[in-house]
Amino acid sequence: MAALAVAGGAGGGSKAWGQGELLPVFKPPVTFVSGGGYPFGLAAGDVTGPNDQPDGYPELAVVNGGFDVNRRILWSGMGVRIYRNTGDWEDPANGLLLLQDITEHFHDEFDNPLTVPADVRFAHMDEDEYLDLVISASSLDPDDENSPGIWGVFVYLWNQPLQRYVFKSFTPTPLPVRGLAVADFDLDGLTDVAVAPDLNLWYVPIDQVYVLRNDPSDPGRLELAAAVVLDIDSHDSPAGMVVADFNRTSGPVRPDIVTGNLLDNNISLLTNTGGFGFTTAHRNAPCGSWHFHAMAAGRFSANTLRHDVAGLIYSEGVIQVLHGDGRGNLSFDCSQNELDTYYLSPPPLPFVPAWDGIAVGQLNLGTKPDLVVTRPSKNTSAITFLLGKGDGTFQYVAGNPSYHKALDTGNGPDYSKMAIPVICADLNQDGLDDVITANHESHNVTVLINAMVVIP
Ligand SMILES: [Ca+2]
Ligand SMILES: [Ca+2]
Ligand SMILES: [Ca+2]
Ligand SMILES: [Ca+2]
Repeated sequence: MAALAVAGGAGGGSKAWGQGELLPVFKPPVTFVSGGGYPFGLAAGDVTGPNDQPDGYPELAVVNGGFDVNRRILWSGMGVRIYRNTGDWEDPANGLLLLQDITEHFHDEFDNPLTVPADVRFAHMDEDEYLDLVISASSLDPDDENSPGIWGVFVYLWNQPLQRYVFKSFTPTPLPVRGLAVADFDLDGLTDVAVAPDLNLWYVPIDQVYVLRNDPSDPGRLELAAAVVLDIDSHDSPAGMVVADFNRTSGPVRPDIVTGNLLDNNISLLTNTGGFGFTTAHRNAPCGSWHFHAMAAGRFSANTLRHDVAGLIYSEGVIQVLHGDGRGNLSFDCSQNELDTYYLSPPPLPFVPAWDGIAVGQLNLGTKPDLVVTRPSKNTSAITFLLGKGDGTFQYVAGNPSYHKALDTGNGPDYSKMAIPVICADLNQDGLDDVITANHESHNVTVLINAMVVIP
């Protein structure tokens, strides 16, 4: 049984405010240039190490979309940067090195955009032991002739002799896509892909999610297996999308999909019936607002296989937690609003209504998942964390600065302007998740190394 103590950080770590979950503390933030414009997507996965084998230290990928999602303006600098994790995080500035910049297919030799890469995941797409890359790609209005003309899903396979990613396949989708999840939907042992249409088009009612099958005869090549219609009578616009097994009480994992429908006040649950078939059901917000634009899934109650969902409403600064019952239902308790609704304000920094992000991680050891949210700001953005209590609820005190952490030291030029996506990954393999954000308007990535100290 390990005990926790905390290194440094005034006010952190104690059971302050009469609550039981230990507050994480972090080393000073360090930023890395993203290698392109307007980063949005982020992912972590252990691809390689100094002996050219996976070494336990996860690499990072950041997608530079070249597209300002808040102002809806197309710029340039499209591409995907992959950083090698050195494992040396004593000084966090030494933790990441450039591994590869992928720009082919994303802009031409004159830097004219061909597509808008949107999000990224590491996944095993072929049958070797090395993690590959899946990238969703978007565009502006498909009917606009000035818009990049290619959208869909790219797959790059890790080539071990070359020590780099090599293009494998591009699969077009009917509409530009952003939301991205990877899972083996048909249980054939090969990772498949689900994508959701991009809200760059959100003035158009979009009510589909696309599922792409990984071809067993040529792993890494995808084909459109399903265009799941969410609800033909409504103006759904899937924004957040998460994949988890929502009707699992035992037996094999059969991944389902949940979308947050930004224009509608509801979510859609796509239950996997096998063979790329899905049944769709909707859950309208029983009270308040469910206009979720970003979501995260996790087992927020300990010792259960049930998956829950946390949805984020950027215009309101609110997180709402929907509780899975393991039978495909997600419930929300209106009568005990304070348990399922978390008001992020008042923040320590000015609240800027803008795209922001949410992730699940383990910030203070143990088995109780925590939540991290980005707080975009025009210069120094921040993260806010909610500490899982293991019963489906979270410990959070909006006015306590210990629940918030600035993403830069405020000294420019390493500002963390408009941080949007966030992921949790244990970059230094100390058993505690670290936090990584992509900062949309300063074109860089911030790493916060978790500095809680475990005393054996
Ligand atoms: Ca590694
Ligand atoms: Ca591979
Ligand atoms: Ca599969
Ligand atoms: Ca760590």
